[in-house]
Amino acid sequence: MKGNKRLFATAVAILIIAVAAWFLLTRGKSPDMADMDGQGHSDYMLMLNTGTKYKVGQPNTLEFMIHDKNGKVVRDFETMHTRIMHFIIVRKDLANFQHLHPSFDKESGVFTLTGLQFETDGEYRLFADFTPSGGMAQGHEHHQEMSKGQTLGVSVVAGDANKYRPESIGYSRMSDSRENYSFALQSKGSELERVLRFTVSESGKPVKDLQPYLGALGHVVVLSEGDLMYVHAHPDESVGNETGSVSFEVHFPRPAKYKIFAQFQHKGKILTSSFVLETK
Ligand SMILES: [Cu+2]
Repeated sequence: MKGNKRLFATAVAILIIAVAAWFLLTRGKSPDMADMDGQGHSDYMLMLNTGTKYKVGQPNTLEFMIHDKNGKVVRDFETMHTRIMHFIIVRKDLANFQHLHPSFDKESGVFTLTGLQFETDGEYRLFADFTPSGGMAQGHEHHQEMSKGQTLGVSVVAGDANKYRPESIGYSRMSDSRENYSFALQSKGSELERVLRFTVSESGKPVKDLQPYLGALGHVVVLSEGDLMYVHAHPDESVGNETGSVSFEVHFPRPAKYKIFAQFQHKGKILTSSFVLETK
């Protein structure tokens, strides 16, 4: 009987430890580590302090940090296109796109996005696009390393994942429209090395006075269908907008179907357009 009692006590202890571990892993305050699928190897990690579950149709607050490979919080970033952090949110079927800029508390290294809205139940992917300041090795002299842009991804769920109904991104589509604006895309070059030329028109007339948005004439984010490979491109500034169009050089990582989100600014308004392009 004594042996049985000890066995029972051991079993209870194991159960308690297992439940506690599960609780800590799923509910604990420790940040969720981002899964890195599709983005390849990186020396950095995106740590979500606010978990991976968010509400639909009401404002969410999202807090995160960037850790280096030693688990240290990164606090020094280069300014790229007027911001230290570009944050992209897409529903996993690419039906939904947001480009946001979180506030940053340098002391704690915490980035905060408030008022974040998810329109529908579903699975979303978040991308942090940033450039850590080059090489300040601990206890060593300051090394001026080349700063390298990083993109880290993390998956989250808004609302009820069971209600998520992914939609197809559809066939190739080289035009888009929003209110009285229309957008046309021309693609030149070989299959994976392309020059994408966008023409923005207002009431049928090409817009020749696009305003710089985040320090560039436009921003393009390219995402592959399914595995959400991420490419961020900026325009060839030497050409300007006098011709009524803006060109971007884009290297597509591999043959796939891509959704292209292009953002411009005109008359103080940010215009977001989307296209679908297939590379072979
Ligand atoms: Cu940005």
